[in-house]
Amino acid sequence: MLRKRSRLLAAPIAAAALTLTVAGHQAGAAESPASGGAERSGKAAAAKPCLAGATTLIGDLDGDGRPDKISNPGHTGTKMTIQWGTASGSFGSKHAVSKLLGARSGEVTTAAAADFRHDGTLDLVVNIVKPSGVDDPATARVSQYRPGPLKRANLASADARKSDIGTQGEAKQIRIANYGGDAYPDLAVLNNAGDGVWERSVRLSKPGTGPGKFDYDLQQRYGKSGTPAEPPSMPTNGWKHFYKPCA
Ligand SMILES: [Ca+2]
Ligand SMILES: [Ca+2]
Repeated sequence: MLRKRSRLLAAPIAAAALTLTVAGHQAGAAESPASGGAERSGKAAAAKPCLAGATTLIGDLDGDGRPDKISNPGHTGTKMTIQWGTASGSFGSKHAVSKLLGARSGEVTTAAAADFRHDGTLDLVVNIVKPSGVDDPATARVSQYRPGPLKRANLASADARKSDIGTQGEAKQIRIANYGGDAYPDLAVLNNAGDGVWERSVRLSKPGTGPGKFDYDLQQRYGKSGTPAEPPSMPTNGWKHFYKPCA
């Protein structure tokens, strides 16, 4: 619809001149009534992580002593967001973990948050892979266990180490799991192992080390194979085993 024809030149000019006078005073936001800071709530001492709902963990991820809010919709690890805790005890705006990690177009980002070493700091497992689109799975570009504290800007850890999740297939989901019933959160990876095999691939955590490597015996015990049509079941309540509801 390119209609360059109808040009009504005449009228609007006078009207425009009138409205200018109204816009004259741009008085900014001079009278903000918030100077009292009445909403300051009690300070939160670096408390243990707790659950604010099934898919929201409250705990300190960046090590500043203020609890942060980690949301993990659907427990899948693919849509995780972080809101950094503020001095007033509230939370800042939502940051997508995929964005903080610098994921590129076409890549799948999965992450799992917990205190894997049970040492009082929250940690993160991250995996970024661009699916190959063919039977042979691609190797992840990033696959790491990142013990806290993490940098706000990019979730970097001074103690990051490589994970073999990134070389064993294409991770589609990473979930917190509880195998063996100890205090160390484990991982269940929904993994495209190639050639039409989707598996629940497990990594168990040990004291001091965080999530371990692939282990054949543990995989036989806790893992499962499936297909895209019939994927293996995945844990849905991993955090619940390790963290209580926030008071
Ligand atoms: Ca914090
Ligand atoms: Ca930890």
